[in-house]
Amino acid sequence: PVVGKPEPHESAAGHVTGAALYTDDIAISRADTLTAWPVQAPHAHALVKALRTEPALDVPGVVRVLTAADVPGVNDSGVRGDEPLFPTEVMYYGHAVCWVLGETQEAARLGAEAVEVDYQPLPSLITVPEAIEAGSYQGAHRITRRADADAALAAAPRVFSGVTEFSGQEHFYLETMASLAYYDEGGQLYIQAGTQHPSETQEIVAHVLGLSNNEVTVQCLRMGGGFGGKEMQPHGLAAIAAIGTKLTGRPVRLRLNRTQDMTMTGKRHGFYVTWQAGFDNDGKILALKATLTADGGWSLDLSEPVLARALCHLDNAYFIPALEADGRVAKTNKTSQTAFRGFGGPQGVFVIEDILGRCAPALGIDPADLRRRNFYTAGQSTPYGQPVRHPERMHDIWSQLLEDSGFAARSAQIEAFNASNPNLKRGLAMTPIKFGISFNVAAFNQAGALVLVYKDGSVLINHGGAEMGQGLHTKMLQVAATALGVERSAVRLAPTRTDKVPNTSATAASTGADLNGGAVKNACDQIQERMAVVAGGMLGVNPSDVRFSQGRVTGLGVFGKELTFAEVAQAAYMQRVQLSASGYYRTEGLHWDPEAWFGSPFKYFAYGAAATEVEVDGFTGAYRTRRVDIVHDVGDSLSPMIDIGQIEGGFVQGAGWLTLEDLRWDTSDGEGRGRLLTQAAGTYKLPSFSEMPEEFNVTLFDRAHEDGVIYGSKAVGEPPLMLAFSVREALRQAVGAFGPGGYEIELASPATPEAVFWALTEAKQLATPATATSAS
Ligand code: MTE
Ligand code: LUZ
Ligand code: MOS
Repeated sequence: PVVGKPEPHESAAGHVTGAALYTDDIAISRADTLTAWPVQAPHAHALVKALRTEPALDVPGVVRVLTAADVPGVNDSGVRGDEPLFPTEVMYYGHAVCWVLGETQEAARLGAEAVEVDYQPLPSLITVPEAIEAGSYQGAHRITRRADADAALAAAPRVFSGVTEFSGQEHFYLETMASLAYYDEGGQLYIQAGTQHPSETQEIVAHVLGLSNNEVTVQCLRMGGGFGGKEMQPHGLAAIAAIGTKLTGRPVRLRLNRTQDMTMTGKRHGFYVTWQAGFDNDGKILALKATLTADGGWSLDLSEPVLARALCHLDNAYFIPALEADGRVAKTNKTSQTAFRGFGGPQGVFVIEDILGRCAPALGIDPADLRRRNFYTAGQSTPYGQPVRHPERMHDIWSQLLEDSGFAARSAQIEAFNASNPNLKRGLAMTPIKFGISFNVAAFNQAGALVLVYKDGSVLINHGGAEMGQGLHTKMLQVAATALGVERSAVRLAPTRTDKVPNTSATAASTGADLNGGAVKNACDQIQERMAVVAGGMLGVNPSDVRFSQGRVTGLGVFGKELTFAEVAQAAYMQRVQLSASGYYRTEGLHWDPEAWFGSPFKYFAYGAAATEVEVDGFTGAYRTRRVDIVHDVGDSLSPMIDIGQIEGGFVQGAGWLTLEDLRWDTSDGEGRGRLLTQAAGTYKLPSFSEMPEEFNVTLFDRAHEDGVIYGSKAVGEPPLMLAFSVREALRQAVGAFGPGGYEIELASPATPEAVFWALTEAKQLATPATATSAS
């Protein structure tokens, strides 16, 4: 079968040669296309008192200025109705108040500069502590509870408490937000957009334009990365392009430049967390109490489900017998924070990994051992009531990783190295991940597909998922070839479009292959069942005895007679047997009561673990990642090369969030208050080749068939990002080695070289007797 074979990405050659087109490539090749450019407000919070657009119209090449008066339908692009597309109240620094259409990009840009806006500045809230102080929240307040956490804390022999604060992350997809709108040959409003959720883009565009969904078609050919950033936020931008097309009759392209993208679109949520954790003397967690406040930014967007996933991942791989966690979304004057790989999961996992990493030295237990002692075991369930099936997988992965990474021997070597090197310290840390797979909104766990077999036996598939580099299309081609029993080369895939497969969910929650794979297979199975009847007649066997494999069709017990898939397709056509089918899939067995905060929201858990070794320079805080070993569970891999790429990429993106990428906003009371200070790659440090692990070993966990999922596979897109906690914990351990040991080691996030420097300076001070410190 084609499934399970290592295949390159279906567009790999196009990616490296530049032949693979992205939205703006398509846009600039169209004649007569106008370009849209935003007028961005220079205030974190302000009222728009007056808007004078006439000066823009005097700029040569400016065609129109789009304002609220031009909206044919509803002036709102948020699924929660809290995102006016043309606002009268500026909610964050950089908020677009209107858009200019120009014959060229330059004309549109100059036009935007000419628009005159009068603002009345208002007080703003930038940081989460400011929002907490002001009681500025949005959306539901969630509480998750198991047993009596207060009583368990009171009875616990060891109790720790602290504050854990971490920042968000810019998606930095290589392709910024882009859309193109025009009327197609039939007069249909057509939009090509970089969107993870074409159906929702279609719905929002229709809503804003006052159209019904069948009057708008959205296509997503591919994205140069989405990472969750294109799950919700492309909609309003597509609507701007669509209004432009509606008013001018001409194609309109909208592509944000990097700084516009960074200052206008949402990011990963930063959190502010206070906690208390109780342990017994063997390091078993007895209780956890925590208050999590997510920095939602100016509107709700996906903040509620993100917070929900954070609360459902506070346990990570650990059994916590008593838990009480409060979750809220702060409303601040910043971009509206949104989905980002892991969707709140990383934020929940951050809290427990930070607690374990900090408390281990004080408990006098090796951190890796402390983690293993708390793993789920058979028969246990999560705090929200989901039984943890196959907890032994986590234990097996851990054992294999201990072995593969040579953990014990290297730990001893590192101890010796650290003892003899006063100014260089190494750390080796292992962290696990358990990540729930399914959308935590049950309804979204469905998908559709459309499979066409032509008379010559060639196959064209459509499915509802969007390609953003993750290799979904590659996997779907493999699934279709395997399900139909044809060669991989006989199958082609057509772009994702709302007029082929309707009412799709976002390609998100790592479920793209599970859901769309189920739908593609369902369509293929229907067609194959009908073709088996035809072939059975030709071969003289029962349909159930017909076998399809790699383009050949044979009958059980029939010798010397073999048909090609094409011959059967041709015969089916002549016998008037339908050769196309729409497929459908929904995940069974999910239930979730958001009021009681109880149920089984996930189809299964994905597991993995990583061991990371770092070396820290005591003079500067600079560090290198010497080696990373990963064992990760993808079930029976659909496409091993793709999966290994996802694991490597996810890990590196997580390491970027935790150790390099430092979002800064202006929190001063000056003119620039609320302005994003890190607006481009020059000030926002992304992982690059020089930060790659010097040795990077990724192993797919073997014998991992997952029942009830497409060909026994498991989702891979998000979970590996959280393996990067091993980098942060290794840094913490190396920092700790500069001190006397036995103390909680706090490490700011992101653990940039600067943050590491301050942490190790503090550790060194702990090692110096107090009198010496005060004397110096
Ligand atoms: N990989 C690449 N190359 N580019 C991306 O944008 N997005 C990630 C992950 N891997 C992403 C990626 C996110 S956030 C998700 S939810 C999944 O891919 C979505 O795709 P899947 O469900 O098909 O795995
Ligand atoms: N839930 C989830 C969601 O777990 N992941 C997602 O990406 C998502 N998106 C929208 C709504 N719920
Ligand atoms: Mo991924 S954050 O679910 O798009």
